[in-house]
Amino acid sequence: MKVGEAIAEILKREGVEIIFGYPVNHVLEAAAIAGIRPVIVRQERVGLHMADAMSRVSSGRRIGVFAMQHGPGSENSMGGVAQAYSESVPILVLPMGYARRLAHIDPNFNSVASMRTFTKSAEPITSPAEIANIFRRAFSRLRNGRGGPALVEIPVDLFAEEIPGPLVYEPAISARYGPDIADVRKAAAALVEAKHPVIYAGQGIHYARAWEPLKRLAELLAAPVATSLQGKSAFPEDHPLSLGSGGLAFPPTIPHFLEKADWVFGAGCSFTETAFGIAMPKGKKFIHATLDPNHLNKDVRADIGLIGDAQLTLDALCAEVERLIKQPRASSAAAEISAIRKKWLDDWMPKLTSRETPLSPYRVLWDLQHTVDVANTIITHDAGSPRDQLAPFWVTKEPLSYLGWGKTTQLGYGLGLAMGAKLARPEKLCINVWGDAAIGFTGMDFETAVRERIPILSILLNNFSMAMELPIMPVSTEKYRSTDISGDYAAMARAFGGYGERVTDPGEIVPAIRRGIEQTKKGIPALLEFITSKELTVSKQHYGKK
Ligand SMILES: Cc1ncc(C[n+]2csc(CCOP(=O)(O)OP(=O)(O)O)c2C)c(N)n1
Ligand SMILES: [Mg+2]
Repeated sequence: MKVGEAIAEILKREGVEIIFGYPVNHVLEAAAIAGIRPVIVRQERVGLHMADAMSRVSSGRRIGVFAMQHGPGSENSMGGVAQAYSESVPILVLPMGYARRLAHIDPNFNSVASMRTFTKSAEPITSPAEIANIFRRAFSRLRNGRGGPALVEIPVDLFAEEIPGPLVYEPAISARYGPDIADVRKAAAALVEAKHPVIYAGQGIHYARAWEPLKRLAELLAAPVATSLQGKSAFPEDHPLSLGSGGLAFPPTIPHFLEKADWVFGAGCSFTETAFGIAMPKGKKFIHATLDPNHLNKDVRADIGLIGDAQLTLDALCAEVERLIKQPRASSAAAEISAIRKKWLDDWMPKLTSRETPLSPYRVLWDLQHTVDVANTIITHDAGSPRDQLAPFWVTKEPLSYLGWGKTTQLGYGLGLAMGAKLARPEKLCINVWGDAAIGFTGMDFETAVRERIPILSILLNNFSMAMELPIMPVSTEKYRSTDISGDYAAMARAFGGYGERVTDPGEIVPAIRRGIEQTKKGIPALLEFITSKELTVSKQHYGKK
């Protein structure tokens, strides 16, 4: 058996059905021969984003795989690998490498050396005899602990070599670990005694599939639940105890409850300090449940640490809380949440239902939410204002129905996420919401959606501007029009063979969305280009201000 064939066989045994890639990489051909579908993109970053979504929507059970050429392919992939690293997404990255005799000679790009700082592991194949060991290590890292990309570089001269003897390979096991029961007891006692506990849930809930015990704990304690952007949809946002999700923009329920909290319980989160996450207020007590001990005391000092899988942790915590209280608590939280939400939505209603032209992006997204079947939709934002216009107002009902991100925020990430999600969950309506800056980065890959028959719904908010930069670049804008951008993107979608429609009239928003959905049902990706205002208002209140 040749090296390429052995790798394809290993991928098959690991349950891989689709391999994302861009040639030349001989694994792609070997995979096709073995019955694994190669999905070829127009640039490497997007393929990594698709692999990323495959892992995300399956809670890491179906690992996304991306293969690319040595040199230019690997060089061009770095953004996608770095994005997955910052978001802790387990993906297998398979760059081809220069022939072994050239791999360490300047200026040849060496993926292992170059990407080591933003991968969970990076290892070259050194000899055909080691293939099974190397892939066992990579898949073990992908299936255990906090996620991140695992990279295996395959020197091009190795493909022609035979592996010695038959391939011996069993899929890598996944083993869970849980917290010390003494700490669980301390945490349960603190939460039961707390006057105003708040739960802050991150994406660890998604990977551990701990949605049910999270809900059970919240209901036992009658404690409100906020999520990070990555954790969005880990707790049903139509639940009376939901505070919504927090990124750069957030509903006022989140600062309100965090400010008056005495104990904050972070579940499956890193508490990473970022402009695209909720800042934790000072002077609170923290319980930090996280899979990664390196996250403990990283940005927030923990009073109690629970290290381990979120499901094991929450199950243990629920059992302890149930021992301490005989029946679920009552609290005024739900009534308070409902009152704050009502006032917030009343204040925002003029924008959410605006009849102005150019269209309000808030109106477009509000109409979108009320036209699609939210429970059967997987939606993601993009970097820029569309993220902040979508995330606070979109009310998720089902786990993993929102792919949230923002530890780093590369424009153009959302398209590949929606496409990968659609391949993984074809029965769902998969949507990406982006602006005209984001489409400039990855828009060409709408052609991939058409060619590879991935019928996503793409919602483009085109204001012919990087509006977010207007306050930052007033002189450049005034003197040189530096923040202006342009394009007829509906025409671009049609030119690629997809469905494209430009919408300017508020009355046409809903009918256009319906037409777009119809097209996706026929297998045709649809891009709806809404001509919007240069909106700069964001739902965001600073702590201390009322
Ligand atoms: C790769 C990359 N480069 C730069 C940025 C910084 N950035 C964030 S949003 C943005 C402009 C956003 O414009 P658009 O998406 O059109 O949204 P608008 O503010 O116009 O509504 C820029 C330049 C980024 N997030 N990613
Ligand atoms: Mg714009």
